[in-house]
Amino acid sequence: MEDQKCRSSPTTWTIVILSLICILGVCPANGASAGVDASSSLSTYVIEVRKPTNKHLATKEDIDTFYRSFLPATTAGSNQEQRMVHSYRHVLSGFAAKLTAEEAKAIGEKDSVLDVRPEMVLSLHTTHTPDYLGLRQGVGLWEDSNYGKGVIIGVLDTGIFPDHLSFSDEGVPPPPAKWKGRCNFNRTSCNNKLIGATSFTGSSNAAPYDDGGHGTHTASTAAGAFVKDASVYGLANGTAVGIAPLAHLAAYKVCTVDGCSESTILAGFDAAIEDGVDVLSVSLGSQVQLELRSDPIARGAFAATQKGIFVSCSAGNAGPLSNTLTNGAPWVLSVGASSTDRTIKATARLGNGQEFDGETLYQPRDFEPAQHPLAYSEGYGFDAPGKVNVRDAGFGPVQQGQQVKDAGGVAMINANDPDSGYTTFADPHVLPATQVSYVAGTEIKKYIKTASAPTAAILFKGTQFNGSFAPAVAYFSSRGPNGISPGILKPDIIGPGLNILAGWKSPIDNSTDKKRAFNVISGTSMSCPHLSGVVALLKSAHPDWSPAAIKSAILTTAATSNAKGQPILDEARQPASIFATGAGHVNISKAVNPGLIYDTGLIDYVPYLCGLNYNDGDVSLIVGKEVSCSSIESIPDYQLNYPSITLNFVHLGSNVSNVSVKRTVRNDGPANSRYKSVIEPITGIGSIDVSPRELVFTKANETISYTVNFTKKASPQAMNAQGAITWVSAQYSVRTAIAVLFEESGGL
Ligand SMILES: *[C@@H]1O[C@H](CO)[C@@H](O)[C@H](O)[C@H]1NC(C)=O
Ligand SMILES: *[C@@H]1O[C@H](CO)[C@@H](O)[C@H](O)[C@H]1NC(C)=O
Ligand SMILES: *[C@@H]1O[C@H](CO)[C@@H](O)[C@H](O)[C@H]1NC(C)=O
Ligand SMILES: *[C@@H]1O[C@H](CO)[C@@H](O)[C@H](O)[C@H]1NC(C)=O
Ligand SMILES: *[C@@H]1O[C@H](CO)[C@@H](O)[C@H](O)[C@H]1NC(C)=O
Ligand SMILES: *[C@@H]1O[C@H](CO)[C@@H](O)[C@H](O)[C@H]1NC(C)=O
Ligand SMILES: *[C@@H]1O[C@H](CO)[C@@H](O)[C@H](O)[C@H]1NC(C)=O
Ligand SMILES: *[C@@H]1O[C@H](CO)[C@@H](O)[C@H](O)[C@H]1NC(C)=O
Ligand SMILES: CC(=O)N[C@H]1CO[C@H](CO)[C@@H](O)[C@@H]1O
Repeated sequence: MEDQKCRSSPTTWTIVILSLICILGVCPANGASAGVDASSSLSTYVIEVRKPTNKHLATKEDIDTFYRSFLPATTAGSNQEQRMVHSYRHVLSGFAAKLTAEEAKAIGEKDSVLDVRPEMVLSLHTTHTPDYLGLRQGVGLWEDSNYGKGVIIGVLDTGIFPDHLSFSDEGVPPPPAKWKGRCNFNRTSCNNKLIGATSFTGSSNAAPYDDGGHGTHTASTAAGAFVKDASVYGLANGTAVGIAPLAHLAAYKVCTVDGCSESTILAGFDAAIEDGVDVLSVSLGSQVQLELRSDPIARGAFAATQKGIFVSCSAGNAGPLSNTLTNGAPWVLSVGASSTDRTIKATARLGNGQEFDGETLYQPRDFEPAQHPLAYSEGYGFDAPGKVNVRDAGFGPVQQGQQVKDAGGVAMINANDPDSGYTTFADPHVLPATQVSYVAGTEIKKYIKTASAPTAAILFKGTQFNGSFAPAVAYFSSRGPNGISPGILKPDIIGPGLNILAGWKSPIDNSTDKKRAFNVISGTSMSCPHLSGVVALLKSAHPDWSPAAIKSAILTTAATSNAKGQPILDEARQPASIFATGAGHVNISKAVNPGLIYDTGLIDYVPYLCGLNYNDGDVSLIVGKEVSCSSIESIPDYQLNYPSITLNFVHLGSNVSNVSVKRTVRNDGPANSRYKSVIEPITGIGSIDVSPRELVFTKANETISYTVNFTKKASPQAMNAQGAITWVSAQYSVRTAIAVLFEESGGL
């Protein structure tokens, strides 16, 4: 049942490689069997129960006693304590326990038991990025939002390395009075920056030391302090800092390098809600789309959102195929990954003078840029000693380099496959190497075939800025359409997730200073905490905004073009589909002052869930109270007051040609504001009629509804299409992205 690729290993090199692989999402969920206790036939089950209406469960002890009453009588006393794994108070009504299959079946037959399921296992899906996102010391949003001061970001991850300089609390005030969290490191390790640290993966008092490094990386990305002279191998050097440098952090260890089990994820959400966090950063998920009812992240996030907590999630690393998105609930922010304008460049120069830029994190200064014989070594065992070896990039590029090195090779050129296109990783190689695009690899192989004595040199060019195609969607970033709710556009947004430098639990180079260990890794795991930091800044600037209002501000102000002013491109350097970018790339300076806001109350999710055709029992479990869908007016999912619009004709049915969509906006700008609608035409849609065409506000916070009627052409001549309706005033431009799916797209 063990996934070799994701096992821990004693060497530093391998941990780096393994984490990268895990982040890139090839650790399959191990399913129910992963909860099996090695020493017996006990597995961990999640049990959901109906709370008694005639009895008031006032204290945690009352609740625990009530839950324990469901456990088999044979497990009385201390044995029973060992069976109970987690007892939940906020996230759902129920508990997790170690049971045999027979015991689980018996519990399932009891009155008041709503669900018994074996738990599943989910997987883990910066010096420069704040600058790239337009954050500069002393000016703009960082000043306006006090650098996130007073906001608490909870991070559900692999734990944290508390002594890292990124978690220094210089200038960070004490936590707000509402904070109830614990710190299971000793006194010297927690401070005003890291205010909470708990583990749910082992004994309840264990210190949540980082397993692997992922948790230190995500936490320092969201809210790391300023650390001067951060670098790895002297590259990507500069001042490392998180997006919200004065925000507080609380680490909830719910994953190990082996994965993140359902019962611990739920326990992490439960504790974070109890403790009083403001934002939750969740860089983990399932490998397949889960129904909302059985998705622990969707369930935990719903309970959190109900308490006003914003939940930011990674969209998954299963791209570039469509239909690969995870964490697609409408109450979370689903974040895809894009490149930044920084590359860690190494150029392959061929004997014929052709040059191809690639990337590597290991750039030894003493390597001469001389020409060496060049060979294409397809597969294992064909590496040529004394040569530059071209290898097809696969999982574990660093291990491939080790093989080339072991065979006596001089250097390696790692050539991308067609799916990875132009997305290249800056990896910590063990020999001179560069990873090049698919197009470059094809040219290099062509040269090897045709030249009589092919040669190549590797030229190290260090850290370079102003990468001209940034932001571009990274190949691994998961794509919509959204399988669980076809009328909601996912991902919501893209943010930096490729070759991100942030804190690590131990040095990956030969440095001995653990407190300033950094690593460069990639994944939607990295883009999610960037957005968590952005949310903390917005929350600090607008303490009264709801989670839905914050999401609206981020989506309606997103950028749709790259630094060159072209539409945002994907890994193939083609204009990216809206099912890859969502609303676009986050633009923080605009999000802080969006003009109009699409808000969604919790009350709106009940008609939405009923409209998804969940039965009463499932809707009741998700929202945590009894719901009868027949007694309320349900809505189709595209009518939820979401800050983007999705018309999924595959789901609506081929005989549907007219769709009328209603939205309501709130005036967040000056009392007297007048907005005109500007429509971007959409391929395959014949007419788009907006009513009213102007929104005239005379009061602050005034709400106005509008409808848009779409008529599909008889023959749309496209699989999917995109456009927008933008409300434009003298001061603002509020863009609502529109995604249309005409046909199921099987592939890219
Ligand atoms: C407290 O934590 C620090 C840093 O991790 C460690 O050096 C120290 O030994 C710990 N002290 C105790 C009493 O555990
Ligand atoms: C990074 O290091 C290079 C080479 O040592 C140096 O030229 C450059 O100025 C450094 N950049 C920063 C931002 O410190
Ligand atoms: C680290 O040190 C070892 C032993 O001195 C050496 O073989 C290795 O090349 C060094 N690695 C780096 C990245 O400098
Ligand atoms: C964000 O918006 C501001 C203000 O309109 C603009 O100047 C800036 O270029 C935008 N940044 C990005 C990355 O699109
Ligand atoms: C479209 O067809 C489905 C069956 O395919 C039918 O149930 C539905 O009523 C039809 N809708 C319209 C508007 O004709
Ligand atoms: C759809 O809308 C078009 C134009 O608005 C109208 O001519 C047509 O009658 C409508 N069809 C239906 C079935 O409502
Ligand atoms: C949109 O369609 C609805 C019914 O489908 C209709 O009542 C309304 O008048 C239409 N609005 C516009 C602007 O066409
Ligand atoms: C608008 O609403 C916010 C919070 O919902 C409130 O703080 C503010 O005072 C309101 N403004 C007006 C003019 O009503
Ligand atoms: C032309 C341009 O965009 N130059 C930028 C390149 O990157 C550096 C470092 O981020 C900026 O300072 C320049 O303005």
